[in-house]
Amino acid sequence: NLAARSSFQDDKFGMFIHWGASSVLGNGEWVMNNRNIRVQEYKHLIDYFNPQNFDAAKWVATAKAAGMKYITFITRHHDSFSNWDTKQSDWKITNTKYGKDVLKQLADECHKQGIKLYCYYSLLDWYRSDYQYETGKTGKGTGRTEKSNWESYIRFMKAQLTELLTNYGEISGIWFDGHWDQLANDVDKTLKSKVDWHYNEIYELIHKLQPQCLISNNHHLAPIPGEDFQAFEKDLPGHNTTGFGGQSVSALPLETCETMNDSWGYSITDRNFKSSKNLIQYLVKAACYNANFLLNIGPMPDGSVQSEFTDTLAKMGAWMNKYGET
Ligand code: FUL
Repeated sequence: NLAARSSFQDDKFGMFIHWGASSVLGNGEWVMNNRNIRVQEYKHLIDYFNPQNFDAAKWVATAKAAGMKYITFITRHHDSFSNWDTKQSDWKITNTKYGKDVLKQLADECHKQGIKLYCYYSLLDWYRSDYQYETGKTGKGTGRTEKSNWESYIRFMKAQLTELLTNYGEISGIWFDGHWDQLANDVDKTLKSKVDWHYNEIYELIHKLQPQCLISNNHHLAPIPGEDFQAFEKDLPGHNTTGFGGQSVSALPLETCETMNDSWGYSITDRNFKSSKNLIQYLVKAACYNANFLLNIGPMPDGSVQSEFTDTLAKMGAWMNKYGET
């Protein structure tokens, strides 16, 4: 997949989309953990997430008009909510009142409008009982009571990834996140060395199902064999202003991601919007490091995108039209 890697490197600008049941609470995608909401309570969000105004064509058009070449969509974040009609779990978009598969609509639209689609996929999980670790410093957890079962969890992930790579046409990449969960675990500091994510098998499965599909992992470490590009979070490659960076810069294609305000998932109170000037400068700086810029939006629970984001993206698009290479 050298050709796919090099085409990724040329793409330069992508849209990250954090969105799911957590958006309903308007308090970012970490709300379940930050507020210690137990699974028994959190699962009621399935009754409230009803994105009547979700319009895949609009999302894709917004990204394209901004000069972006790909979309990286949250298929399943740390709260385990699946944004597609997975057969592996009931905790999914098709069991909401909305009832439709948003990933399907988005994938069809991306293919139609000629923009690449990457799937963000969380390794860590706050919801499932078979997942064996607890994130967070309080030690309270989220109320999972049944016994963990690591083999079952790995099986679940493989089955979900198989669905993503079988039922939605061409997927340009899988973007893993949450590898560092065990680092936050205060209960047993030795867990770090014990966690086995079965990357060999998982990466092999992905490349077998779709050979052109790139793999990246936001583990904040040097790349692991099988990975195709190196992800940086909220920092330029080699920099570490946020505590998420500092890992050595590899020879793989690079990408750095950043938010438009201070939040990934929708936050009703976050008004700290970055200006288009600031974001254009960041795009250029990232390009100087030969890194792509993955810029995030957190759509609202109804599926629409707030005007502060779309206005800024339109301004970035105007700049890209003038100065960006096509
Ligand atoms: C982090 C996650 O914990 C955040 O919620 C977000 O998805 C960001 C891109 O990666 O590691």
